[in-house]
Parts: sequence; C-alpha cells; structure tokens
Amino acid sequence: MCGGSRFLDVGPEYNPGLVSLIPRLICAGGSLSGQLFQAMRQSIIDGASDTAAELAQQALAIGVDPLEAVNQGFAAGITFAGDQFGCGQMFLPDLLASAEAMKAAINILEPEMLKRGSQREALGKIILGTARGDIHDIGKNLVATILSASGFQIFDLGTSVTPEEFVAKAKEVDADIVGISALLTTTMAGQKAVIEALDRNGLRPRVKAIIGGAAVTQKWAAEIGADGYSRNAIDALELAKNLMSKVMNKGTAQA
Ligand code: B12
Repeated sequence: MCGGSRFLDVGPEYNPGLVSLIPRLICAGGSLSGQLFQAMRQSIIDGASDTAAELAQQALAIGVDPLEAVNQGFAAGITFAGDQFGCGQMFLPDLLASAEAMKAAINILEPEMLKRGSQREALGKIILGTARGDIHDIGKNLVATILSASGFQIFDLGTSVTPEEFVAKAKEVDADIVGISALLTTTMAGQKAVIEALDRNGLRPRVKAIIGGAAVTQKWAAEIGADGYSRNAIDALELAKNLMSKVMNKGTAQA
C-alpha cells in the first residue's frame, strides 16, 4: 500500500512521547497495548533504533508477550516499510534504518523468547540459512529464535549460504531438517538448488527440507519438492514439529 510514512491503522494517533509515558499510564491503570503496538510499528518505519529498543524493554516490563510484540508491533512496521520501498516512497538507506531498528527490538526481546521455551526437551536438529545471494535475515533469525526456544537445536549458517554449505552442515551434524529462507524472487531458485544438492548427496528423504520468506508460496514449495513451507515463525514451529513426528515414526517403524 503506497501512502505517507505514518502507519495507517485504527486506534489512537502515534505519540512519540509514549515511551516515557508508559510507566505513568501503567500507574493510572490505562490500557495501552494498542498505542504501544502502534508506537512500535512507527519506530520501525522511522528507523528509530533507540526508540524501538526502549519500547521492547517497556513491553517486557509490563508483561507483553514478546512474540506478540513482534507480530502485532514491530513486524507490521517492517512490512509497511517494505511496501513503501516497493512503491518508491521509501529509499534503501531508510529501509536499512528500519531493518536496524527491527533488529534492535528483536535483540531485546529474544532472550525472553528463549527463556520462555528453555525448559523444553530436545526436539530435533535444524539447519537454517538464507539462500545464496540473499542477505535478508530478520525473518530467518526469528524462525531460529522460536524454534530454538521450543526445543530444537539450531545450526544457523547465516546469509547467502551455498547449497554445498547446507549439505556439508547437514552431514556434519546429522540434521533432521534443513530450512532455507529467501526473500527475493531471484534467490528463490537457491532454495531449489539446496533441495537438489541434498538429493544428489543421498540425504533425502531422511533429511526434510522446509522453505520460507516473503515471496515463497505453497505452490513453489510443491514445485521444488520441499517438505513444507510456512508464512511465519509460529507456523514454522508447527511445520517442524509435524515433520519431526514423521521422522520419529519412520525411525520407529524401521527399528
Ligand atoms: C528489511 C528488508 C531489507 C533489509 C534486510 C535487512 C536484514 N538484515 O534482513 C535490507 C535493507 C538490507 C534489504 C535489502 C534489499 N532488499 Co529488501 N526488504 C526488506 C523488507 C522490508 C522486510 C523483510 C523482513 O525482514 N520482513 C519481516 C520478517 C519478520 O518477515 P519475513 O522475512 O517474511 O520472515 C517471516 C516468514 O517469511 C517466515 N520465514 C522466513 N524465512 C523462513 C525460513 C523458513 C525455513 C521458514 C519455514 C519460514 C521462514 O517466517 C518469518 C518470521 O515470521 C522486505 C519487504 C517485505 N514485506 O518482506 C524487502 C524486500 C524483500 N527487499 C526487496 C529488495 C528488492 C531488496 C534489495 C534487492 C534492494 C536493493 N535494490 O538493493 C536488497 C537485497 C540485497 C540482497 N542481495 O539480499 C524486495 C524484494 C522484491 C522481490 N520480490 O524480489 C522486497 C519485497 C521489498 C519490495 N517491496 O520491493 N531489504
């Protein structure tokens, strides 16, 4: 959606002074999640890392679920910024600033997300990385955090990962699942290349391959023979758990 730099949403006007107002609003018993989420979104659109980090801290202090803060607050801001960039209303340096602000917020929220899932048992080994030529990692990192918080052992290879690197790591750690992220239509081909490389190396079908990223669809997943795809980190968790139960059942059946 192309338009101004203010996030268009129902609810109260964004209030830049909200960060310092939060403690007072809490004392007054005010309900502020709507305003808080809107301030989070706007801090990302503005590329205001300090504000984003402070809002994340305040959210934790008042007991907001960190994942909800990401989904309802910060992620909506980066999506809006992306749309603005897409229709030429925002330029790359601004988008970069928005991405930095997003990272600043997630850095604050991540330890709490991990803590909430720290008591779980080990569910399986997952390799994650962004496809070759692609440097987007915010979504992939979020997937890593959620999966790790839920008990999966994550091996994050970072960005612009080659098929050979995915294969080598899968062999090294005897992975159960390989997850490939791609945000650009041009790098989606890299997801296919990873699956082909896993096939060539005899790792499939034992090692499952899952994909994700803004441009990825179920249709694309089916076309390249992926075992699944998800639109967000929460669905990625469900997907990984379902695939692990297949892996475990197969192991039991073969034993
Ligand atoms: C932030 C951003 C950037 C940042 C990246 C910073 C970083 N460290 O990641 C910067 C500014 C560096 C950047 C650069 C570029 N970008 Co950019 N970027 C974005 C933006 C705005 C947001 C992406 C994001 O972080 N979203 C938030 C996260 C939480 O969502 P997500 O990534 O989709 O991840 C979720 C799901 O997809 C899923 N998921 C993700 N990965 C995986 C993996 C698995 C295995 C699973 C199961 C699930 C899963 O779960 C995640 C969490 O919920 C998008 C627009 C958009 N709406 O996506 C454009 C966008 C992706 N970029 C775009 C472009 C064109 C570029 C550049 C080429 C610009 C340029 N001219 O240089 C470069 C690319 C450089 C490169 N070689 O990679 C285009 C892509 C167009 C296309 N279809 O190809 C987009 C769509 C913007 C647009 N509307 O035009 N970008």
